Order: sequence, then C-alpha cells, then structure tokens
Amino acid sequence: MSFASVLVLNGPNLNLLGTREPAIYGSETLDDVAKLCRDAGARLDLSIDFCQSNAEHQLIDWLHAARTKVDGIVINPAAYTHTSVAIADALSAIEKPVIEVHISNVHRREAFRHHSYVSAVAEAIIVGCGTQGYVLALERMATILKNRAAK
Ligand code: CA2
Repeated sequence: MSFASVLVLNGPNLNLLGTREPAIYGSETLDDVAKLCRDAGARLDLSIDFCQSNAEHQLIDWLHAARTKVDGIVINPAAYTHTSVAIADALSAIEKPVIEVHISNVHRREAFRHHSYVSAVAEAIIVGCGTQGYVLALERMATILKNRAAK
C-alpha cells in the first residue's frame, strides 16, 4: 500500500511520442514514459495512474473522477495547455496539488506556446527537461504530499 496516489495525465498527440519529431521530444515512447513514472512511483512509495487522451472531455472526466481517488496530479496537457480554460477550471475545482510538465522548452518555441492556462493553477511547472521532467514532477509531488501529511 502506497502512502499516496498520483494521476499522471497526458493530453493530445502524446500517444505519438517517439514516432516523430525526436529533435524536440526525444525518442522515447509514451509507454517508456509510463514505465519511468511507475518506476519512480515504486521508489517514492506513490501509486501511479498513467493516462493519455486526445479528447478534452475525456481529460476533464478523468480529472473529475480524480477528486475522490487521488492525492495529486501531474499533467502534460500538450496543446490544451495553450487553449483550454476548461481543463484549467477542472484542475482548479478538484483542489489537489497540480504539477505541470512539458517535455520541450515551450519558451524557446513558437510564441503561441508561451502562454499556459494551466500554470495559474499549478504548484510547480517543469519544462524542457525531456521525459525526465515527469520523474522530477513525481519527486516534487512526493515532497509536497509528505509535507502536507506532516502538518
Ligand atoms: O513539450 C511538451 O510536452 C508539449 O506539451 C507537447 C505538446 C505541445 O503542443 C506543447 O506545446 C508542448 C505536443 C505533444 C505532441 O507530441 C508529439 C510527439 C511526437 C510526435 C508528434 C507529436
């Protein structure tokens, strides 16, 4: 039994990871990222629920279900980062710590990637660390949840 559970949520097109654009996103697949997260979860005593969808409503439904099921959320909203007030509202409504992850350094890319609706509701943001960003996010989440439990 883990001390806490974390939902790792991935947005549109991240199912294509490892198949195209290796210069931006690297060569690992989303299955590789899921394994990285599960290994980090085992080391950090976190239970990990790892999901991806191309549909905004599916991501929002999973976030609503997470309200009563998980202690924290790590999210790479992909392109919805830059467009979705609805995902930002859902994250805000569930009142759990959120860490936003981007594999690439969005600030070194096109201007439309520089704004995130999610950042305003995130405790922390990790960009440009490749898929290691997910592991860093889980490490930080474990610290946040341990600190909360100690209060
Ligand atoms: O850097 C990130 O993690 C992003 O969230 C990835 C999104 C992009 O829209 C954000 O601006 C930054 C894109 C995910 C699509 O990933 C692909 C990977 C390989 C091939 C095609 C798409």
